[in-house]
Amino acid sequence: MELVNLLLRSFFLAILLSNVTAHLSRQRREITHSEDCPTPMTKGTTPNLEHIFVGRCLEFQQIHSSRYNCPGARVNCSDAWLKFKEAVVGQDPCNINDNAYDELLDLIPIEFADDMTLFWSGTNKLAHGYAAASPTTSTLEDSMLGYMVNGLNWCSSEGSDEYSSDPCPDQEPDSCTHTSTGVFWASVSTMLAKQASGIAIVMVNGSSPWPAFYNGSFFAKYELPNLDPDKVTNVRIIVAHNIGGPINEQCGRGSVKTMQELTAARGLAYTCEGTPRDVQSFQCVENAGHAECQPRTDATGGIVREGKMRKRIRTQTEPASSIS
Ligand code: NFD
Repeated sequence: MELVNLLLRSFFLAILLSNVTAHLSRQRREITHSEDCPTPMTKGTTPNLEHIFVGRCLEFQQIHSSRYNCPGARVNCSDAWLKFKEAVVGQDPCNINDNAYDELLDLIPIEFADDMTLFWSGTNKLAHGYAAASPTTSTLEDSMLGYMVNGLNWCSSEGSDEYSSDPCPDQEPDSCTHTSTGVFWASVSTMLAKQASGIAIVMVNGSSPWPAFYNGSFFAKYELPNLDPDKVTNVRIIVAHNIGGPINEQCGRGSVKTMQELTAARGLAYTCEGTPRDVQSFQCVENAGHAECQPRTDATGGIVREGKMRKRIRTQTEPASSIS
């Protein structure tokens, strides 16, 4: 009997040990696997580009489309892929034609409702987080085509009917002026600007050490010059600052003043404001403990209500088309 007990105990101990060892080795494999992950920012054509492009196209049609009145609902995603690929393959990767993506843009145009278009420059994360939280505000990357291509990289190789497998050349002012990606984003940015109507929001970065508005940006080159004064009733410039600053740029000064002047010169009405309450509320989700994110209290210790906050924002807002 003693012997049977001993054997049984040894048996269960062996099972327990083998489970622990298997768990540890699985954990080691997972850690090793994450260390082996390819870096997502490849300089060459994104691996599995076709699958990602077609997959996102189908996903947008099935899942995200209703928010945007079903654009591209009837688009054949394989046709879209061919138009995307044929736009550049075989060509010199530094001299892509300005109109290369026209057929793709005709197939999947960008069309947002009035007051919906949000442009961004230097505020990638904040602008997209803000737009995602607001059902009536959309960025280029929320449009079907922008969604399908955002974050991808691709380039051609002259004479080849496939994408290049080498690192893609960077866009350079003299030697490489028309890259596959540069021409793509220039084309869709232009289309985004041309279709904007009602209030157009522009969110720039007032805390960056770089100018909030600069000549080389896509916003300055392709979006502001293509806004239609007959369709856009107001350009709402938002100079967003990090919670806790620094305040490097603000309305009426520096590069923001230049942007205001260019906007007015194009016959567009505008307002300009530092981080408004709705944007700050969004920033506070990530900075909940910061003093700027605490509820404001009045002299009696009561919480200041939203109405009073709105008044504070209005005093920061400049009248349309004025430059202070
Ligand atoms: P940014 P922005 N070639 O923060 N957008 O005003 C290529 F291909 O300075 C969206 O210039 O603001 N991409 C995207 C480049 C790209 C290059 C471009 C280059 N030579 C424009 N230089 C997008 N979703 O990727 C910079 N970039 C990329 C439209 C780079 O990925 C949007 O409607 C950087 O993160 C937005 O209103 C991104 O451009 C405005 O233009 C933005 O640079 C943002 O262009």
